[in-house]
Formats: sequence, C-alpha cells, structure tokens
Amino acid sequence: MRQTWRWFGPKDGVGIDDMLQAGVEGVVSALHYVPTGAVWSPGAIRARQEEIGVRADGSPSGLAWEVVESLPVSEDIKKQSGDWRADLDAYRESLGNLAQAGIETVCYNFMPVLDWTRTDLAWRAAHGGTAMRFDLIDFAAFDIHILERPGAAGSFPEGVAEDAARRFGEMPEARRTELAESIVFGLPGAAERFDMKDVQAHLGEYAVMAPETLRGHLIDFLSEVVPEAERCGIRLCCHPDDPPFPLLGLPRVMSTEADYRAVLEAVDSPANGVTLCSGSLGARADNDLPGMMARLGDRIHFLHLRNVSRETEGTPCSFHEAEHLGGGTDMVALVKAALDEEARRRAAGRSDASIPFRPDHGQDILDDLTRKAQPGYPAVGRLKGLAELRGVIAALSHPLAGAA
Ligand code: DNO
Repeated sequence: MRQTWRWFGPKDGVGIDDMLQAGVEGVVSALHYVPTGAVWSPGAIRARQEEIGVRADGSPSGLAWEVVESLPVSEDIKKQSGDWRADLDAYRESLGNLAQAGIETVCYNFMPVLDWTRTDLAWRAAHGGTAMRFDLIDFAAFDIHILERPGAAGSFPEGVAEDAARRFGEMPEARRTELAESIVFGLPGAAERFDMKDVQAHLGEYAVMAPETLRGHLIDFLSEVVPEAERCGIRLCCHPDDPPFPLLGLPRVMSTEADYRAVLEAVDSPANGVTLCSGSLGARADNDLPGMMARLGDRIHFLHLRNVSRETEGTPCSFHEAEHLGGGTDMVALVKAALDEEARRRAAGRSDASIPFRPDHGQDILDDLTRKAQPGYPAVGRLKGLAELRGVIAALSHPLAGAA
C-alpha cells in the first residue's frame, strides 16, 4: 500500500518537509486555484510537480505528485446545463495533460453544489484535542432557519425539526454565523466558493432533479471522459458523498455499494474506478467497508482511510471523526481486504498492484491546536493516523501474521 499525503499547495501550513519526516512516499494534490471548467495546462501541472519536488532549502525532496484530488466536475456537467460540452472538452484535455506529466490516478466527486459537509470544524473531543463533527440537529437548524429552504422541515426524520427550532432559538448569533460558515465555505478542497445567495440559487435549480437523473448525468459524464482516460492511461476514481445521504434536498448518488455498482457496470472499464473513503461511507451503518473492498476491489484505485463514530441511529445521523483505528469501521479488516486485493493484482501482473492510500483527515492534537492548518488536515493528527495504519499494514504483512 502506497503511503500518500494530501497537500493543498504552497499555502498549506503542513509542507513538503513535514511530509518527509512523516515518512510519506507520494503526494496527493490539485490545482485548487484553477477555476472549475478551465483546462489544467502543462505549465501549471509542471509548476506543481516542481513545488513538490523540493524541500524548503531547495534540495530535492524525492517526492512526486502521484494522485490528483480532485479534478473537479462543473455544476454545468452535473446539471447538463449551459456549455457543459465545452467543460467536457476541457476535462478531457486536462486528463491528457496530466497523463503527459506522468500522473495516472485522478479522483473526482459528483456531489451537487456542496462538497463535504460538517457543522463543527473544531469540536472538543474528550481527550482535549478537537475533531470535526456533523450534528444533524445543527444541520437542520441551518437548513430550516438560516437558509430557510422551502420544505426543509419536512425533509428530516420525525422530531428533528422540533429539536432544531429549540436549538436555533437558544443559539447565540456568533454560533449561527459560525455554523453557516462551516457548512457553506469552511472546508478545503471544494471546487467552488459559494456564498449563501449562490447556494440558494443552485438549490432551486436542483430542487426538481430526481436522483435517477443525476445518476444518468454521472454515467453520461463517464461515457464521455472514460474513453480518453483509457487512451492516455488514467485511472479515474469517484469519491463518495460525504456524508452519504441527501442534504438540502439535493440528489446524492454515490453513497452506497449499490450506487457504485450501478455506475461501474454502466461504464464497464478499469479506467472507471472508485475512491474508497471509509470515513465518508462509514457514516452509514449499512455500508460494509471491508466487504466493499473485497467486492469492488479490482476497480478501487485510491483509498481514504479514516473512521467516524456515529452518535445516533439510522440514516441520516450525527457523527464525529474518530481516531483512525477507532469508530465504526473495522480498520484492521479493511486493511486486510486491501492487502488481499493487492496480492490478487500482483498475481495477475497488474502494474497498479500497490494501491495509494492516504491517512484521511486527523483530529487536532498537540501542536495542531496552534498551527492552524487546513480544517481536517493537521500535521500531527494525520501523522498519528498514518503511523497507526502503517503499524497495521506491517503487522498484517509479517510472516508471523499467517501463523497467528
Ligand atoms: C475531504 C475530502 C473531499 C474530497 C473530494 C474528492 O476531506 O475527502 O473534499 O477531496 O470530495 O473529490
């Protein structure tokens, strides 16, 4: 398993030198500053490769840009509106340019309007550090009372709207602002920076879109770009919805194993693959992560390993980001399933036998609490996750493991 680490570029508070000390083998990055729908030019790609290739003192880092996360898909492609065909051309051109630069793995997602969503970016955990959290009541308070989305109250499980009204009534103004900011523009890596008015306008456009329509648009997108990915040797891998249930009345179509299966079968090519994110998918009790790794394994091109603790029953639910080996997903079983998949690939002579993974997110602990890195992407919390995962991999790969 290839040990990678996400880097947001030169502005990231956790740099290349930090990664080297963490023992990272490869880098996951994206050109976040390029507007969605524009081409990633060979020059811009080369510049990022060069940034990754050097330490702060100018000496070679020995690290390379191995995975793109994400090459974002425009809202026009998701809605099949406006000049979406021009966006498809740009997407194909970017894939060609990335392949030319030697990058083979490209992650993307198909979540309308919002990328990942949390209500707290720094929720105090029992140990005194902080973690990210999704609180369903807070989210409902935002949806019903801040965004004032028509029909919002009726879209939550019984009792949630009443609890949300009470919560909102007691909520100080500063927390209302913080909540809205956390949801709408608090998180790194999202393709677009929307303000509240943009979000309302986009929601209106999606209000009438059935999930089957969005799924059809995803399949159309893949039918258009996968042939180009095949031609140039790129493995595309779709990141799941985070959290894996509908929000704000928006359709969500990559939340379960059945969702993935439908899309993998519709465009049946190794270039049409999966980013298995155990933290995103793990927020549903009915997602069996080790089983998904075993069953979808030959199409899984990228792994995000992290864990969440679900705080309430059912779907949707409240949850917080746990330690990498804590939470609801059996991480040892998941890593074992990934190692088994790698063994199958080696036996089949596949060149992608080593699957890139990154320790996804991390709790803020120790120096993270003062360093102020990107939310969810602290140095020490991720290093701890990586070290724990590395321990699991080393133990399961040891000859003694078979004898145990
Ligand atoms: C959060 C991330 C997401 C992810 C995109 C992939 O930490 O996993 O922002 O990068 O959804 O397209």
